[in-house]
Amino acid sequence: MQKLNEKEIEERMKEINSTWMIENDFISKEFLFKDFVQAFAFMTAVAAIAEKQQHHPNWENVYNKVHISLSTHDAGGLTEKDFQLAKEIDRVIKKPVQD
Ligand code: H2B
Repeated sequence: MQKLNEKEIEERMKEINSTWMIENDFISKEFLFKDFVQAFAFMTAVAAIAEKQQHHPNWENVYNKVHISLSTHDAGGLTEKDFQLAKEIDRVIKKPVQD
């Protein structure tokens, strides 16, 4: 999969929820939940999507927080796949408790 250039990344950023941020060669977002059970349920749903897409997030979970970073390791940067996964992840969210 072809690595996107800066202009292409800017265009794709407009198509996803504005809460995603560019961090180096990743797009990232922090998700906040009521408790660990809710956070882990979200991670389980995202894991199923990632397996289906064969595209997996970098993430960190601390109790009710899940920090997700997306990048395509095989391409050494952002590709279309990262933006597809970001869209799918946002669809999983029904009632996020964002601050
Ligand atoms: N996930 C991510 N984020 N980047 C990749 O380059 C990647 C992946 N490669 N999941 C996939 C797996 C690849 O290793 C397999 C063979 O499809």
